Amino acid sequence: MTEHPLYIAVLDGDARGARAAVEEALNAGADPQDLLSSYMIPAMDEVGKRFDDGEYFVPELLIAARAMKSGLELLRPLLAETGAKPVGTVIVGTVRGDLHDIGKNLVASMLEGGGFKVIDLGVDVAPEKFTAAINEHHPDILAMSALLTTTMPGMKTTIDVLKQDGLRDSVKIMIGGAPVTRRYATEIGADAFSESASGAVREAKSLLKL
Ligand code: B12
Repeated sequence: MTEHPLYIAVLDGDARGARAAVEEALNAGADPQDLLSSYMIPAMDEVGKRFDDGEYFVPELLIAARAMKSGLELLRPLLAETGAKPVGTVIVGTVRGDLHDIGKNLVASMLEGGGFKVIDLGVDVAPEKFTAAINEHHPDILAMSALLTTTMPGMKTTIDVLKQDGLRDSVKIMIGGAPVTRRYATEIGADAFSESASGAVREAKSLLKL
């Protein structure tokens, strides 16, 4: 796995190389989902590890993220294609004050790959923006991401606003992100938690009893 050009390109932050490796693998008949889960996600996991170990710094993270994005651009439409009719609709977003979107984008892509229609509200999403989107799109699931301990409470605030607006029971809520725990999910009354993007798909399917 770690020898694969796609893994190496993401780890090295080589955007052009990542795109080329995706193209080449697809031309050779590779499965888009497999490229994502076997090479790209493990490479980003390794990037996170190297950052924690003081081996990588913010610039390396940013270029790795850019390489990931450039590979994902080619995969996204193919991942979305796999299911004919969406199995459900999910609104995703990173909570207010938080600009981290790599994990959230992975979750969104994996959900698309799992056959869900995904509406991505982006980063720094205020509770009111989540509620407006729920009113507009009537999703089955709201998936919130937070990477900072200081922004994590935004998940609880969003759930509180949903309750106030009488929307809480109209949608299942799934949360995640590095500092988020199952215990926190239970504490704030979320319906599901996962620490990985592939787990997010499993949880989403289980929430909808699929
Ligand atoms: C990359 C990164 C950045 C990039 C973000 C680029 C981008 N476009 O996202 C930049 C450089 C911009 C950045 C900025 C900052 N960062 Co930063 N960043 C990181 C870093 C190194 C990696 C995060 C990442 O992308 N990991 C890879 C992805 C794949 O993993 P993930 O996000 O955890 O997502 C996975 C799971 O958590 C899960 N998941 C994620 N979301 C969801 C949602 C749902 C619903 C589900 C089910 C699952 C799920 O699935 C994903 C895939 O497996 C982390 C360190 C770390 N190890 O987490 C610090 C980290 C999160 N950052 C940190 C900090 C402090 C900051 C800054 C405040 C730094 C500063 N002083 O300016 C700013 C804040 C900016 C802001 N307002 O948001 C701290 C947070 C500390 C804390 N306890 O709160 C960390 C932990 C670094 C550290 N060790 O100190 N950061």
